[in-house]
Amino acid sequence: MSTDYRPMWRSLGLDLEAHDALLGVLGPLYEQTFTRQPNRPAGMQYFDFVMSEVHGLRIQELLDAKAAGRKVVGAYCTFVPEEIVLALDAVLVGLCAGAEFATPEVEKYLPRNTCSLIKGAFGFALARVCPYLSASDVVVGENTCDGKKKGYEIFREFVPQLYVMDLPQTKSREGRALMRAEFQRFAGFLETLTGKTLTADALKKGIAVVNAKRSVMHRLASLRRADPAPVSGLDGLLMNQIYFYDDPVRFTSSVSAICDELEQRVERREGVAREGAPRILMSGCPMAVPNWKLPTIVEQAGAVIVGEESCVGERGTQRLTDDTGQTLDDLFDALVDRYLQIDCAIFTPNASRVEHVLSMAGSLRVDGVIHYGLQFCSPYQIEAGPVERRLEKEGLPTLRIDTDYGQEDVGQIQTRVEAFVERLRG
Ligand code: BJ8
Repeated sequence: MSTDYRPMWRSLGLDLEAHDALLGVLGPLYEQTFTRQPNRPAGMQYFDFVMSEVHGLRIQELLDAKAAGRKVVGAYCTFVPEEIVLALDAVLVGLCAGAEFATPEVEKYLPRNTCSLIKGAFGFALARVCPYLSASDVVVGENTCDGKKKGYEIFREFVPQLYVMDLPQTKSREGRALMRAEFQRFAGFLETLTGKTLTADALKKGIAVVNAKRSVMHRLASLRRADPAPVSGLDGLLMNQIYFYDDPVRFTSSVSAICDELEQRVERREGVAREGAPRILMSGCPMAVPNWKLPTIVEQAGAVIVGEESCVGERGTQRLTDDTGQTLDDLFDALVDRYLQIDCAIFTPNASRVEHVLSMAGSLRVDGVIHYGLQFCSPYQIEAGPVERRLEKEGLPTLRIDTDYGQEDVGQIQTRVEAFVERLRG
């Protein structure tokens, strides 16, 4: 960062010392994880720039938007409909929680056996190191897993305004009705927050912007089918992570530009790994910035990750919303049709998830799947068993890794991943 953002961070109430400590770890970690990868596409420079300014320029943009009268909405879950936020001229930012921070302080509020993602969210808030949280006019929580649901009851104390969206646990008619009612309640809340009225035209525009962003991610996913892989799994994950922060229109055009470059690479059979390198699909819990531990280990072991069945990945970006409806009612129906198909493990049953993993594995021509579960995440850790059994039955070698954000188990995971990659090499 070339500009001195300290006055801005101070104005946001950040603890500058703790924030310096966080950036002091993040900068070198990013450098060693991403910028030293061999044969990176030139288009990744844009994403390097975004990450270098993730607490700088992007925050300044959010503050400029606020000064112009727009509201900033922070969210932790892929169920929060960005289309409605945009339709009310507000900005949605994903809140990351991909690292643990201030853990002793966090454990005064949460039991030790809480997943790292929830602990991360608490840590960033308690330590006052997240400018996105400080810049948000409202933070949207959601009743998904028990940890989040109960955690938000406490988290409410740490943010100026918390709005909790209820979500169904089944994809039944009643579940659909609940989601529809909750999306409407959310729209009403945002109308009050922004002082604007939701119209069908504005919602259609919001849907178009988000559809364009998801479409370009579909294009990226289809380019990752090529062998040799034109882009690394780490960079694929990075783009999926930045999806949540960047201005949506600028993000779409930046991913589109890198897709043009990847298309040429595919034509020239140029890749980041040699042709025939074991191809892996990651499946499971979301990996938020800066959670790059497992993908780094996998790619250092000589495999290439070609897709993510995750909310920071294709679970979050699959399917577009039908924008042909003419009324708000039609468009709300279309939104619910789309969001209800997200196969998060909080749903019971959740049979479509394993079908999605299988279809991704087929279309991306993967050799194996790594199921990633965060310790103490009951929904995904419990679902891991049936998913693994089904994939193995279909002839897809599967490795289950349960871990947290700590570094203590890196050696052990390396050994298991290397053995798995050897198995894939046959
Ligand atoms: S739609 S996956 S983003 S809820 S890892 S906090 S589930 S105990 S993150 Fe999620 Fe929305 Fe579902 Fe996606 Fe709980 Fe598990 Fe922790 Fe998790």
